[in-house]
Amino acid sequence: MKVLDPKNSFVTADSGNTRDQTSTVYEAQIPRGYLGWGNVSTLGFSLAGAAAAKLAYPNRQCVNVTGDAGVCYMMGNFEAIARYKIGITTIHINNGGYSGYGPGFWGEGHDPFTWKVSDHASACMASMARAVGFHGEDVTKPSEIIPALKRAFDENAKGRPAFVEFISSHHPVHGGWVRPRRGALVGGRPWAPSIPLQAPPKLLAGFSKGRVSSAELTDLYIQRIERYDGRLNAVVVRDFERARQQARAADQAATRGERAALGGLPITLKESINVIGLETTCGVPGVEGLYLGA
Ligand SMILES: Cc1ncc(C[n+]2csc(CCOP(=O)(O)OP(=O)(O)O)c2C)c(N)n1
Ligand SMILES: [Mg+2]
Repeated sequence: MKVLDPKNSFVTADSGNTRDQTSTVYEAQIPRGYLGWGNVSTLGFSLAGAAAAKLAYPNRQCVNVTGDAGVCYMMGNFEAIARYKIGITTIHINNGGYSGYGPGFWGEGHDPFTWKVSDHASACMASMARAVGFHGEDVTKPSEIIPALKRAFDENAKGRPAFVEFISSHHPVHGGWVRPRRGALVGGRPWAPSIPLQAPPKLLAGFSKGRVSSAELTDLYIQRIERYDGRLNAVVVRDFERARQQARAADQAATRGERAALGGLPITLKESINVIGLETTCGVPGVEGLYLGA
């Protein structure tokens, strides 16, 4: 986005994480500047999409963003793109697998779930593209991203297609994790980054600066627990209603100027710690019915 002129470009992405990542961060500013795909599309089509856009709009910078599976689906067509001198850039996000498929990095489950492909050292797709006439580069350093894209676009201007392979983290970054700019107004409030993942001192500072309330923070944590804990099984006893009540009480106390040092900070406790109203089993099978004060 820092290299492309969004007023004179066409961008599309393939199915998979490349779609989720691109569609959530690329800001289309002109009609037909971005071709989105909804949820599922036929892998490999982004190459044809970019080629068609280049034929329709020869002066635009046309880019397709694709993944490891996507590249394999489009591989047979690279030679024709080079032969016809269609100056487009294919960005290959090499995350070493098909995210969302097969048994993988994060264990059993389905989201996000990865199936490995050959290591880049033995299967360099940029070399494959070079072999059929593309300008091809593989990039491992973040500082090389922009220079590599600039070189690719310069080649495109001369009618030569380019293939830039970015060797990236195995863990896909999902759209939901992409955040607004710091200070951007969200729901009428200036937004601060990644509130639920910050360390307690920052969270507490967030209370005092009015960036987030204890009730909001508690809801964020509860949402994350509900979303991820099915697989993790880390929060074995849930006491959400009381947590919400206590968070609201902490916020109300704060409006009276009474926020205790850690007041309002949501925490989890080990189940082995006695809590009024909750059973304590220490995870030992057969230990039941132990309640504080009972
Ligand atoms: C022709 C076709 N086959 C299968 C699929 C199902 N599918 C969607 S995404 C995906 C894996 C994508 O992996 P990759 O290209 O490496 O992208 P990543 O999600 O890893 O970024 C598959 C197999 C599809 N959309 N189209
Ligand atoms: Mg992949």
